Amino acid sequence: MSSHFYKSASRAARSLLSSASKHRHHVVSEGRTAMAAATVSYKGKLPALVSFCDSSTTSNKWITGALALPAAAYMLQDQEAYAAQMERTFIAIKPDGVQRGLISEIIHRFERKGFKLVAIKLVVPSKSFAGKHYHDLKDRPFYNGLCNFLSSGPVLAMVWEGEGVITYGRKLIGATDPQKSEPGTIRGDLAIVVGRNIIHGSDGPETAKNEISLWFKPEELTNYTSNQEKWAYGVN
Ligand code: DAT
Ligand code: MG
Repeated sequence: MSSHFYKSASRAARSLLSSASKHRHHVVSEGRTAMAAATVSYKGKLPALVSFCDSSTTSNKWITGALALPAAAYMLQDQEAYAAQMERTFIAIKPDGVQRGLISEIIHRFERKGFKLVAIKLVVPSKSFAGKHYHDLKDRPFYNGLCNFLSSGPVLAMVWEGEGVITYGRKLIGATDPQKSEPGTIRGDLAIVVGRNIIHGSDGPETAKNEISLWFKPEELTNYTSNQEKWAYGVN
């Protein structure tokens, strides 16, 4: 199943439910009751369902009438699959950012963008753990000092989720050297030198996957539907 389908389907379900927001609890609980049956009855019929999603007539109105509620329930259940497919990135506020009292400032920037926090903890990493985190830099002259620094105090480790969060997270963070970071970025606004650039962010999908599993156990990663998602995402 393509991620495009999941995204379209999930968006459609969210849109459908938000249009019924007056009766939201009723709809959702009814939807949940119908879920198992809906899953069974729609399993094996996905190609037919996909054909409703003709991109040439893309519209949130493609599901109508009696099909609507079970389809929405089916798609809501699939939000778990959707959530599993949603991009995640590892973000850490380094000891300098924590000590300078910048935790709330930094979290605020990711939150107000619309990204979703799915894991967070304050840890003092050991030097060898820091070495694992920065393993790709082990040949650089600053590697030892960098690992000493990362393990020198509390680090706020987080996982953020959202469409494009890896790339856009890096944009929010700004260039590695704060002297070159644009104003408006975290490093541009809040840091001065490369050795104290306050924040780490994964630089690609593979790094994100590896860093998330280095810093977090699977059970520390939450899966939930954020209340704001139906407003942060949508197609017209
Ligand atoms: P980024 O943190 O933007 O992904 P990176 O992965 O190249 O940058 O380097 C990791 C960290 O190492 C960086 O945040 C700060 C430190 N660092 C990078 N280049 C450095 C340099 N030339 N001198 C000192 N520290 C440096
Ligand atoms: Mg990096």
